[in-house]
Amino acid sequence: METINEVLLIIPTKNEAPSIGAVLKAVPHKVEKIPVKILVIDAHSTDGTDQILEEKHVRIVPQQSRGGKGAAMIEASAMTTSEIICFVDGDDTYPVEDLPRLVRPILEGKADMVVGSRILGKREHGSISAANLIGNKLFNSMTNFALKSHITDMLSGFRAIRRESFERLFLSTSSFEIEAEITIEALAKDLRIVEIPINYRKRTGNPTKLDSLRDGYTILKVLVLVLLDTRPFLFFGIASGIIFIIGIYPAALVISEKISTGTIQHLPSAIFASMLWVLSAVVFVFGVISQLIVISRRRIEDLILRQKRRA
Ligand SMILES: Nc1nc2c(ncn2[C@@H]2O[C@H](COP(=O)(O)OP(=O)(O)OP(=O)(O)O)[C@@H](O)[C@H]2O)c(=O)[nH]1
Ligand SMILES: [Mg+2]
Repeated sequence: METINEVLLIIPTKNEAPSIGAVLKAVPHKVEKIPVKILVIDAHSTDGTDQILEEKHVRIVPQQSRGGKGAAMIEASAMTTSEIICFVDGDDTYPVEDLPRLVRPILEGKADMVVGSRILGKREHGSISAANLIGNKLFNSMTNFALKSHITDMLSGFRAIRRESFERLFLSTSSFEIEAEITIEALAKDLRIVEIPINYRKRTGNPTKLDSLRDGYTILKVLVLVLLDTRPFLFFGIASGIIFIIGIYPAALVISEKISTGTIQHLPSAIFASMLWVLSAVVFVFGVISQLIVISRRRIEDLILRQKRRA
């Protein structure tokens, strides 16, 4: 096992007065003899969350400077030197008492990031709506297909990560899409990701701030953008293949006509087929160039990071 001095648990909150007390109470003091520190980052709650935090003497980021859960997580994680950073929501839905199980694979040197999977564990009835579950599964499948991974719960809010690994991630979203972005970036950076089953409880405090359709669409947009930014050739390669296949029918028509009669009478089909195949080739080349740009950009990112570490 590595020598780790401290595990930091970051809890982003926005109006979680009914539940934050229970979350704080359930946080284990130690993980394998390593002290657990708590850092709450509150989004100017107006329901008394801040008073509860004050009463419990919890270290708190005085004021979240930019809006959104993602921005809060990034801001809080930039304020620590702890070797391991964990995240959990303040709505008492994740089993924070399982923190030792979450951190253990990192301590044992088996993982860079550990995600508590609600899909592998048990979900209390009504904790995730059917629409959200389907959306989550769709996003996981898209990611797994594009990045050849085996993630089951990319949107989980209960995760632990090495700080140096977290600092390697390029995170641009400031809201709840942050979980999807962290997962894809971690996969793109070849981090060792381990999922452990966790049980998920129903939100009982303040009502949900989510809107399945709107938020699902937002996550989908981020997912497509981030995947495009990671494996563009896959997207353009598939598009090029589809265009090529569509071009087969008019091309076959013209070619068989040429073979059987010696002339081409279906001139529009010939033009259409040529256009489609040229377009297919252009899209293919575009995909190759995009992939090369992504590869060189990631190399530069790595180089800058290594130089930063040396300095
Ligand atoms: N600091 C901060 N925390 C936030 C913000 N928005 C949400 N949170 C917190 O982030 C955590 C996760 O948000 P939730 O609203 O529970 O999101 P969710 O779990 O996807 O949705 P539910 O199913 O409704 O629980 C909670 O602790 C929120 O209080 C924000 O803008 N800033
Ligand atoms: Mg929640």
